[in-house]
Amino acid sequence: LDASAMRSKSVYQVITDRFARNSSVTTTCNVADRTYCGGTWSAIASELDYISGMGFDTVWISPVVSNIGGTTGEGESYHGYWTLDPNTLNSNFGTADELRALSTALHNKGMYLMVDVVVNHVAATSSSTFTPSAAYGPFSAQDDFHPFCWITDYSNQTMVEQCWLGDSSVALPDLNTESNTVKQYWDTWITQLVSNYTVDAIRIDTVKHISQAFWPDFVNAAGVFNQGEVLQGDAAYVGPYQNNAQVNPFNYPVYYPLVRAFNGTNQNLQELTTMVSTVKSSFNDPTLLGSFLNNHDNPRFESYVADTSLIKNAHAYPHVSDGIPYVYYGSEAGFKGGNDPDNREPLWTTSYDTNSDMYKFFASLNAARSAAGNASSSFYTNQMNVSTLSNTALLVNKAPLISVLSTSGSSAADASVTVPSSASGWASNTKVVDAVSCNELTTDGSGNLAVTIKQGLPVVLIASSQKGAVCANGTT
Ligand code: ABC
Ligand code: CA
Repeated sequence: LDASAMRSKSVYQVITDRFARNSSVTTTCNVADRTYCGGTWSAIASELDYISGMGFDTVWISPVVSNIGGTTGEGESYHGYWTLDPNTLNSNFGTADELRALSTALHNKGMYLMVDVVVNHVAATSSSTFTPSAAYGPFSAQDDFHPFCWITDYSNQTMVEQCWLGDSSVALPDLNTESNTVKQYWDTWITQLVSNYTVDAIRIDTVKHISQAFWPDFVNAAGVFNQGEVLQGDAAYVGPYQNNAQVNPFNYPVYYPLVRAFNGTNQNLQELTTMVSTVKSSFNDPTLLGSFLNNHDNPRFESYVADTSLIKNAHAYPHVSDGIPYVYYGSEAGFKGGNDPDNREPLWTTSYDTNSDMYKFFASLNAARSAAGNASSSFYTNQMNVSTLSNTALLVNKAPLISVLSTSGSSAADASVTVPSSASGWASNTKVVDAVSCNELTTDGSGNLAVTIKQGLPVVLIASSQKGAVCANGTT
């Protein structure tokens, strides 16, 4: 997938070890133990209908390379981020043929594979006993690493790039990515990984821990779309990774204000609307950022908020706004784990229920987004406008998809707001459908639309003439 193809995709993120396992494995998976629970690539391949049933077409899997074995003060390497040898695969997740089979199974269903890649570091159980060796595959020389020091000051960018992540339980020896040997190795490695497993896109770990100069060659060697993790809330800090380094960051700058906007009823929406403007001026192309509410590094939104309407509004935002939407597995199942490791629950305990309210909600959001993309060729590339319609209602105008998100919560009384024709572009007497309720509404003689927000639910609107599969089975 290249950038223009990726724009129309919708990504479902799994932790390979936790999404699906062979049914013959029955051991209990306790998240607090931080151990391998048995998830595999083949088991993912057998649950693709569950994912596509919600309208997702791309699956982001955990890093695939072999990791340090055994246990540590922070458990086992079940998440896949503790690289040992990037030349071999993590046998806990399966064989090379099984990874290829997952790729093929996805492609046979018109779906895509996104693989997580870690190039900043390897892992070791202690910083003092770490010695480069053949066990680390290509990285067996002292010169392949930056000398040991912990990152202790995130405002010191040299330290962020050259010192080590991790702690006394698990050190993450920092690769000398300024060395030509290391850089050449990684450029060749990513070309081969993409080719060997027919990978469609990559998620890049720890982007801000490597100098910007490293990235353009690497992403070109990958030759497919990349979404990179620059874990920072400041748009001025994150912007240059897209503008100069050719990485498409996840939208952490919007993530924090998004959580705060829906983190309770009647929260102030100003911080979010201001950040949307800041993002527009900080990034060359905000429509290529990765939009998310949950992921494996942060407490699930559902760990902060129980109100089902606030949860739906917060989840709607990434789907109805600029950027590529990402949903973290378990959001459809009502998981509410907090900090790592609690946010990495096994999904098999849910029996892959396709009838839950949230499962259907994500299906509606994906259908609405696809319908808008099918109706207008510029839907994905045009930048949205975000404003407030009242103290509790946010207008996300990404025509032809027009959404009204609410912070009033499920016990609120009905509230009326007006979507002006000047924002929606709708003519007089235009019929529009709300993808969430499947109610049909009609604009007035001037094209303005009166919207009643009920139970604080989000309203996701598209003209009925453009609705495609939206509410195909619903009632209007
Ligand atoms: C393990 C344990 C955890 C324990 C932790 C110390 O050690 O499991 O319980 O708390 C992998 C595993 C983790 C594991 C780590 C370390 O390895 O998944 O379970 O944690 O062994 C990526 C991945 C992540 C992965 C790694 C390592 C990197 O997504 O899953 O973790 O390969 C930093 C990095 C970021 C990294 C993240 C975990 O740590 O930059 O790449 N994620 C500030 C810093 C950030 C920092 C963040 C968290 O704190 O600026 O750089 O991320 O430590 C905003 C600010 C931000 C600020 C946040 C907190 O607040 O704008 O700057 O972030 O307002
Ligand atoms: Ca580094």
